[in-house]
Amino acid sequence: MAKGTDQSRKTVKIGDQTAARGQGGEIHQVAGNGVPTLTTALGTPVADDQNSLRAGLRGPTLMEDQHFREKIFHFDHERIPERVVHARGFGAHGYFEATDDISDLTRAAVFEKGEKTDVFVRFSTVAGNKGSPDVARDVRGFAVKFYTREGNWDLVGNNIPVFFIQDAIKFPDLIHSAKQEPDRGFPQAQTAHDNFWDFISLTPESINMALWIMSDRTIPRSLRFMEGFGVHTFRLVNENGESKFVKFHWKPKMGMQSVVWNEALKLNGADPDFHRRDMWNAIQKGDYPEWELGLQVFDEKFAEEFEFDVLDATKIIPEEQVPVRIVGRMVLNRCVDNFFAETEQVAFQTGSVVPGIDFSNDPLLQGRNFSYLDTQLSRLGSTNFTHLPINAPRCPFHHFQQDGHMAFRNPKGRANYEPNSWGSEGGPREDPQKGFRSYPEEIDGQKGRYRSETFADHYSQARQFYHSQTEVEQAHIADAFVFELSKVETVAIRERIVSHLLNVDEALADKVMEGLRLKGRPKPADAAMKPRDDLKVSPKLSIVLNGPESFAGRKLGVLLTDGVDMDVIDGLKKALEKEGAEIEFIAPMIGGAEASDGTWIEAQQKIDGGPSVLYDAVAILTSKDGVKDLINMPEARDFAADAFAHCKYIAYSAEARPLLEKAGIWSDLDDGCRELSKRGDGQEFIKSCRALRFWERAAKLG
Ligand code: HDE
Repeated sequence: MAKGTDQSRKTVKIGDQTAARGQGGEIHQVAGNGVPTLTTALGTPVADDQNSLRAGLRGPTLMEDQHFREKIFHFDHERIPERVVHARGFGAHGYFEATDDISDLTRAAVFEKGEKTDVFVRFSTVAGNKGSPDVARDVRGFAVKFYTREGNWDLVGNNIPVFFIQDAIKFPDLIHSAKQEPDRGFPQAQTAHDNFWDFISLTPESINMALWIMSDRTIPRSLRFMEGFGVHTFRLVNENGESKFVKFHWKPKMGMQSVVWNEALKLNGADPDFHRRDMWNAIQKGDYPEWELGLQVFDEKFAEEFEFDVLDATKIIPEEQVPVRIVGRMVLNRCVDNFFAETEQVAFQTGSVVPGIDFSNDPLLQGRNFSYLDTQLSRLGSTNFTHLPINAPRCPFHHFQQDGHMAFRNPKGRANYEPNSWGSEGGPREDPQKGFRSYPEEIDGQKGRYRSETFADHYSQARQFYHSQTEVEQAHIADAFVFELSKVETVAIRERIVSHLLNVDEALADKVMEGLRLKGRPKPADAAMKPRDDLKVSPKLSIVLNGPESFAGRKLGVLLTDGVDMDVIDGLKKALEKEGAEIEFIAPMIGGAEASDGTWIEAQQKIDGGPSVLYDAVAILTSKDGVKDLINMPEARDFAADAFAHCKYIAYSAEARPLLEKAGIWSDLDDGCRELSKRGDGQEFIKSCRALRFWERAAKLG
């Protein structure tokens, strides 16, 4: 008998399952005992999934092997085109609950007080490819699909309330400039290159957004700690057909928080999946992220009087001018079952609105309404992408669209057109009462390719944004410009950006100029409109001023060694539990460490896999002997030095001193650092961590 056939395999028992041992001695499970039989895609049971069909023991593979060919054929076609932008995403399910009665503003069912609507949210970066790191400096997509009882509503937003351009016709140029340069195929997931800054420097309308992307908004600490915005002005329409304008805001319940740039650079190496891992872990352990949905509602009169055009997506309406009214909450409470079927295949469309919500004439939004429907065809390969479970509505739906690739929800009966004579058998009919009606806005004008003069002020809000930041945030913006422009090889492009910054804030421009060592101050860029000086600062634009009130949802990293004081560890654990925060232990070896009282502490990270950038605050707790090992480990010294440089709160045991000395921070320890010597000290330390960073240190660090 030929070797390698079923008969030649021996069966063995693994746990309570039967397994077969192949010729090479490898072990694989076989069906039975509740384990289903492997089949082909068409259901034929498979006898051998280890060996392809051969002519003879050492002969060629036979074409006849349908199972083999089907398996390889399917594998060869597993990839679909990644999104042209927002390729790297992470999705989760949850619900939206309307908490306020706004029937005077909108007839949308999703906003009926008490109504609970399923949602699917996909967060993303914009420029990077699917496999790029999570903490790239980039805008974050914040796309929400509401499965309402009157159809799907997609609010396809970002974590920044303004955009680079005013007209959708410039989008391909913007994105081409931001992504890898076409001849060389790099850089990946970063805007720090000539093409991007060339485009920005030649597109003054993008300068406000340029300030936003150079701020820490583009390096969030967690997807859970960032705001979301619908960006455009939309319309709400009530039962009587009356309409008001609206801007949508998502406010994270846990406050805002970002990392610092040097941390981001290191994080991308330490954990390229930092954001998705954080979201996955939070949901899996029941710490459900939550946002409030707020509306800025205003009428035509306000729109006319406002300093800027409400149809210009490069502008915000400051919250101090039109307060955000909270009308609901969104909770994400379920991870996907299958990344491809849900996160990858979800198709958002700005055009998907429901009765009670309507568009404005923002030329960016109008262009998006075309783009999102169009792009799904090339991405998902069929007009029937709405048949996929993640995209299908969860309310009843009936229409006469039919056939096409992969049509798997097909109507029954004779009627596939309308009007028809088949009465109640004749399929669905329009409903003038319940149906979607566009707001009958008066439109009059001459056909032409225009840019309204009301879109011409490109600098005033950039200045307002910059002036609304705390000192430390302003410094980060200047540093980010210097960093990015230092990667730009063409000096003229660096200069051009500085010439725009001179219209925003002279001190900022000078800082960037000095940081780049430009040979002289360029002239300010020609401005279509003189920048205004009279816009009030808007504290809501600062991240630091809108942080959390507690350390909840954050993580303390404890670097420890054998001989650590268990009392101190217990104190920290209790304090963190009370606060709703997490603790993670980092040890020289993954097996863990033995505390002074003999307790064994399991480590979650080995020191070189658990740098301090992964944590919001750190503790270094060691013993006299233990510290001797640590001082010889570069990664332990980095752990301490980085935590200090990133303005983190640091707790330490007295025995850790030699490490802190070797890391070069001992003599600089400040009020953000605290020695822990007994159980009760942990609580005070965790309280101080609520401020997230000891920013006072930043100025001293220079
Ligand atoms: Fe998008 N954008 N976009 N965009 N966008 C896409 O649609 C587009 C813009 C945003 O997680 C694409 O399905 C144009 C603003 C998010 O699946 C594409 C313009 C805002 C996502 C597209 C814009 C966004 C996308 C690519 C200028 C914030 C990811 C794949 C007029 C308000 C959605 C896809 C997801 C994705 C076009 C500008 C947010 C090509 C033409 C402004 C969150 O259709």
